[in-house]
Amino acid sequence: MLTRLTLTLALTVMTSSLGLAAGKDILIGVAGPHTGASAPFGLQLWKGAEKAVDDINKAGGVNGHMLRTVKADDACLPAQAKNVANKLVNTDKVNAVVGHFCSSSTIPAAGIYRENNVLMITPASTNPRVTEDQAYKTKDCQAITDKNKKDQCELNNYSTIMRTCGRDDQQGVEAANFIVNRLHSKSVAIIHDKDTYGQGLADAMRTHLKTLGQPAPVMYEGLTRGEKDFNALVTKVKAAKADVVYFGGLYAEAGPLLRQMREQGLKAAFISGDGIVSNDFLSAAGGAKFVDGAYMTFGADLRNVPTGKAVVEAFRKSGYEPEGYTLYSYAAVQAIAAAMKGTGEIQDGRKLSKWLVDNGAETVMGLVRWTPKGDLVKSSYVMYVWDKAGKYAEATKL
Ligand code: ABU
Repeated sequence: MLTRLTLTLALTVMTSSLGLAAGKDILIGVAGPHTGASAPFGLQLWKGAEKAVDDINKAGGVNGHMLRTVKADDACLPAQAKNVANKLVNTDKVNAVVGHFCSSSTIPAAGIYRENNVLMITPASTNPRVTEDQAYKTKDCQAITDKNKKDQCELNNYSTIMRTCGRDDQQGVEAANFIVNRLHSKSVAIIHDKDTYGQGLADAMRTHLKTLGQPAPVMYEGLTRGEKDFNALVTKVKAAKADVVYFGGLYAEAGPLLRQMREQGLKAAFISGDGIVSNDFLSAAGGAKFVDGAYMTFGADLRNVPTGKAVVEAFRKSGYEPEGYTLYSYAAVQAIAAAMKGTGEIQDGRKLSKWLVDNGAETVMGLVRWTPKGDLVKSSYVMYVWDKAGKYAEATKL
C-alpha cells in the first residue's frame, strides 16, 4: 500500500512544471467564422494557428507538453460567439484562445474569457472596444498594504484580452491621411456595413477627415450585410459627385459594391480597410479587372518580413498561401506558448497577459510588445493597392 509520502512523490513525478499531468496536452481554442460569408478569414486564422502548433510541437512543445487546437465556429454571429466562448471555457476547458475574427463577435466573447481568466489573443479584430471594454474595470491598488492582496489586486487589473493586430482608430487615420495628402480628395462618400467593425472604421475616417480640416463627407450611409445589389446606392454616390468612396466592411459586400461602381462608370477611387484582405475579394468583385486600383489599409504584410521567411516558405511548399491574417494568427500562438514557458503557468490568463506585457514575445512578426490594455505598442498600418493581376502591393512604394 502506498504511504502518503510515496503517493505525493508519485503525483509529483506525474505532473510537469506546468502542473499538468504527464502526457496531457495544452489546449488552444481557435475561434472564428468557419461557416458563412467570412469563412475565408476563419480559414486564415485556423491555418496560422495549426501551423504554429505543429511547429512548436516539433520543437518539443511547451515544457514537454504538446499543444492541441480546438476549433470553434462563431460564424461571425455575436450570439453564437458567446456560446462558443462558453463551450471553449467550460466544456473544452481550453488553456487559451486565438480569435475571434469579427469584432462584433470578439467583443461579447471577450467578456466571457476575461470573466473566466482565460487569455484570448485576437489576430484580426481591430475595433478599439475589443480591448477598451475589458480594460475599464481597473482598480487603484495603491492603498492596499498587505503585499499578497496588493499583488492580487494589481494582477486583477490585467485584462486577459490582447491582439496581434492594430486598431481601427489607427487604420482610419492612415486612410484619411492618404485620401487627403495623396489623393487630394475634396468629396468623400463613406459607406459602411452597419457592423461594429465596418461602422467603427467609417466613423474613424469621418472623425479624422474633420481633424484634417476637410469638408464633411458628401455621403455617409450604411448597407446591409448579405445583400449583393448596391446599384441604387452607387447611383446616389454618383449624384453626390464623390471622388473617393471609402468603405468600412468586409470583402463580401466590398466586392459587389466595387463592381457595380465600375459597371455604372463611376471612376471614384475605392478605399477600404483590412476587411478585404483576402483573395476572395477578387471573386466577390467578379475578377481582377474590377479590383484593379482599389486601395486597402492593412498591417505589415508579414510574408515580406525576414522573421517569417521560413514559415512562409513552408506554407507555400504545402500549397497554402499565408495571406491576410494567417501569420498574425501564427504569432498569437507563439505568444501564448512564450507566456506559458515564461510563467510556468497554463491556466491563469492574467499572469500570462502580464508576462506578455512585461516581456513581449519573439514571433513571426519579430519582437511584439503590448500595452497593459493588450494593444500593440507599435502597429504599422500601410496603404496597399490591388492590381489587374489580382495582387496587392504597398501603395507608398509605387
Ligand atoms: N479587422 C478586420 C475585420 C475583422 C473585425 O475587426 O471585425
